[in-house]
Amino acid sequence: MGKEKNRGVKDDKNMEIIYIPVIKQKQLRFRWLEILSLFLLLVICIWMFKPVIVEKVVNQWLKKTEEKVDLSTADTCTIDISSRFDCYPEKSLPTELECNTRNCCYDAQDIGGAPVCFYPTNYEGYRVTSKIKTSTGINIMLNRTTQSFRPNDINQLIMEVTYETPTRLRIRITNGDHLVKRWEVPLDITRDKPGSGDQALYKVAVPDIGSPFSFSVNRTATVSSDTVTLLQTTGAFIFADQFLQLSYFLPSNYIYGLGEHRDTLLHSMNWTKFILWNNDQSPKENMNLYGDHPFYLMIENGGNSHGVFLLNSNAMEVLLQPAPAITWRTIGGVIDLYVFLGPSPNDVIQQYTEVIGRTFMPPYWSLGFHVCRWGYKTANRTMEIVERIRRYGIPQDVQWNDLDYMDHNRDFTTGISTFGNQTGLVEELHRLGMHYMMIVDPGISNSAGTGKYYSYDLGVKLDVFIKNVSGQPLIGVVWPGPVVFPDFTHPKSQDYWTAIAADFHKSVPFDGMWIDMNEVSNFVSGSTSGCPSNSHFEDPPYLPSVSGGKLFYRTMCMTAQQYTSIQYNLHALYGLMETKASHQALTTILGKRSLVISRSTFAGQGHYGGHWTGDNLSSFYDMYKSISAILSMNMFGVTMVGADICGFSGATTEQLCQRWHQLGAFYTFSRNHNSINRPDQDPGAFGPALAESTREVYLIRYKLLPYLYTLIHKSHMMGDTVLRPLFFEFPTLVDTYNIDRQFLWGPALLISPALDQDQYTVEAYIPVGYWYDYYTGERVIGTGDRINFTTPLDKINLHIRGGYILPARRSGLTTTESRSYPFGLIVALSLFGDARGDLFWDDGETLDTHEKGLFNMFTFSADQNGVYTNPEYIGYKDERQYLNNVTVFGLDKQPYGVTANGQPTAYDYNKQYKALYITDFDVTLLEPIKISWKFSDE
Ligand code: MIG
Repeated sequence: MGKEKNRGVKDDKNMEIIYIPVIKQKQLRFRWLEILSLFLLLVICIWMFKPVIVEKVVNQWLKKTEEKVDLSTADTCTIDISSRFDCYPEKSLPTELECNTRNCCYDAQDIGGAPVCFYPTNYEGYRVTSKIKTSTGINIMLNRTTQSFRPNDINQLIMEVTYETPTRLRIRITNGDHLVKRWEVPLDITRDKPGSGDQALYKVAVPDIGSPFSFSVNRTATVSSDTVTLLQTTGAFIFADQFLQLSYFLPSNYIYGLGEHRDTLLHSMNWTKFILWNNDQSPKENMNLYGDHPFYLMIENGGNSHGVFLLNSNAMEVLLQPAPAITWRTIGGVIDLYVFLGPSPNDVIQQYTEVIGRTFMPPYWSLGFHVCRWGYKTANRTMEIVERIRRYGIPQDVQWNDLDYMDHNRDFTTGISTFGNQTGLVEELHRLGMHYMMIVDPGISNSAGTGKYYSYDLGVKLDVFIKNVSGQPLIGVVWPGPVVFPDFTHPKSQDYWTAIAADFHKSVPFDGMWIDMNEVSNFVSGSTSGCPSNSHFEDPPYLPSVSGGKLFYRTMCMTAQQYTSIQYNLHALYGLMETKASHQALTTILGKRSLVISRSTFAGQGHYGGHWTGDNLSSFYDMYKSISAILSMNMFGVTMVGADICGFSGATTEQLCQRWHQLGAFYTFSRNHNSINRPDQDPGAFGPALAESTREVYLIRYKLLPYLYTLIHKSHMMGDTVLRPLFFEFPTLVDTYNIDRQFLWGPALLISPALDQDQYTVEAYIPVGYWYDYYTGERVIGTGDRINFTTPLDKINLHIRGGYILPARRSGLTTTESRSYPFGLIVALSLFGDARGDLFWDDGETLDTHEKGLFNMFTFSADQNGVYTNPEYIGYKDERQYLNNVTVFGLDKQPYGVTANGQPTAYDYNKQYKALYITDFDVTLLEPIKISWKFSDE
């Protein structure tokens, strides 16, 4: 109540100021008696409401003096260096005078990354003017009380707090006047209806009406832990038309995500800056790369995790500082913040992908080995490579072509005179049970001549190309020369893209699409005729430090017009929208599942396709860095991801390439790809030693594909990550937080590669518990220490976690072949002598098998006495699904008389490693199976 009265005083005062001149004029007409009676009335009123008015006046006066006192003391500038928020981000060393014009504090001493010009503690922007509880949250109105130093402050804001689910909170701040609809990223994923906030794991705090604006989000206390403040805003909250800034304190230093960037997996809080602005840039530190994922995952002290997603597509910078604190600074759109309460890291990703979309279900073949290069030149040469890989017995499922196949580098054409018989190539691959993918760039050549190029002619007819500021098609330059770009927000763009892909598919029956250059990359910045000058979109009042120093650097003009908005807002979404259109086109054309691999991505990519990490270098360092990249992408919900095995640019070496195949065999998307004019680096190119170890490691991958496929299905249904950092499984073990040289497949397979030149020992972190060497079954007792493993050139360290059962299947040269073989199980017993696992199985290519019930789900369990399988759900019987071998690791005593469903079966027990190998039985998985044994003392 008291606060609302204060607000009344303030409003009255404003009215006074505004109306004084008017009253003065009118006073002239009043006679003195009227003035006197009014005066008396006023005195009576004051007398009657004395206490209230006196209180108001006193309060007002107190508040004023308080403010005065604050502003005049230096205390408001006495701020710990780590908590200084940059008041002059466009300059690293502004002068004191420049700083003073912004009413900020200045401290010129060199303080290693901290700003010299920073906000005082009482810097004021907005005040809360109203707060209304709704059935699903709170609506808060904000009013700006002081001008920011940015043009076009938005003076009235609305903040909508929505309790979406008990673990998901949404805070959306936008202009309160509704006069202009600000740009907002469309999210087309259907989600639960917002709830009431009952049982929510969070609480939001906003100050009372009349107070300066801030907010905090807290994890509510539980029996075992106190309240944790996940974010507490501070610094200056600014919401100007082209400058939105939100700073807040964080509860810990353990932050991941914020892609796409090259960095350590765990980011440093030491004044780190990330730029998010999709850019054709080979992975390098401190650069904005191909994709945009404004999401982070944070582990709080104590091991709980939460995530934050800022749904915004404009050019953005994100700053981390040691307070610890974060600043989001974006130059358009709105603040649309989602907070996910976890509390486990995996829970956070499940909650995040519920908003942006869960993993698409890839075809089974796409989990095989892919081989590609730029510069095969001909179909014959492409086939020669396939043949030499096969001669070595190395499994391969997919062969690719780069630009080489095209006629004049034009999409959806074959350069028959240069490349040869592409159709024949694809037919031959299909005959071998393999699949084919080829590159497609977004730029459509506009210079073939009318009637000569369907992709261009149809686009013109449907009017789907992006326009420049004056409404003409915007012309860029890419591989085919001058090009126009399809507008994937255009209502006819899907029909267009499907039609041109389908037309090409009639002659070249491809199985998936590789979409490159979709940042969009442009060899001329802006367009062939430049970009408009004097545009606040081309040249915004504040520019995040994007590479090239211009938003349109090597891409389209920001004023380029798409159907739903301008490039300034849509730029970061191009790759995602092209992926969606390509995914949909393939679904229509093939009527079954396919694979789209895109270079540019935005939040939600994983729902339609995968990603490769772009133009890496053939170096040990780049190989090592690929681990952080693929793990981060899995946190962004992009499950199908890999780096170019052996490296793209530069010449690889045999040792690097051998090691990289060993690592790359554990990428979800596993592809060897090479740049043009570089020596061959396919696994058939180096002779027997590399070929043999590559064969070995891919036989392992192929054997474990049923396990990988089941993990991907979990990602599809529930949003679990597939490639996992160790801390996902051990979130309370602080030693795991910065591990980026090892990773896991799901919960149960630990991959510890050799990543350095001439490295023959890997010092691997082994988390607490029982782990078993994949090759021998030797038990490693994890204590959370590092253990040295001898790692000769032909080996990668793999460990299976005790307590898990991995479904497997004998490898063939292709997954098509593997699918005709029986299944096996690898059982790794826990400390307690038991284990569990499951298998999702379907035909690997039909659309929506889960949704249609056309799948099988099996569960497995084991104890000291046996292994048991159970068909939980059977909806797919068109394939022979038999079990014919089981391996049990960690069986301490010698077993006897092994039977499968009561029938004696062959077995072998390795006493040294305590591993039991049961073979030569053959029983259907569609019925429960019981495998058991006895011990001699029974
Ligand atoms: O400007 O298509 O990242 O994988 O081989 C280079 C040729 C264009 C960049 C891709 C790379 C591909 C290459 N492309």
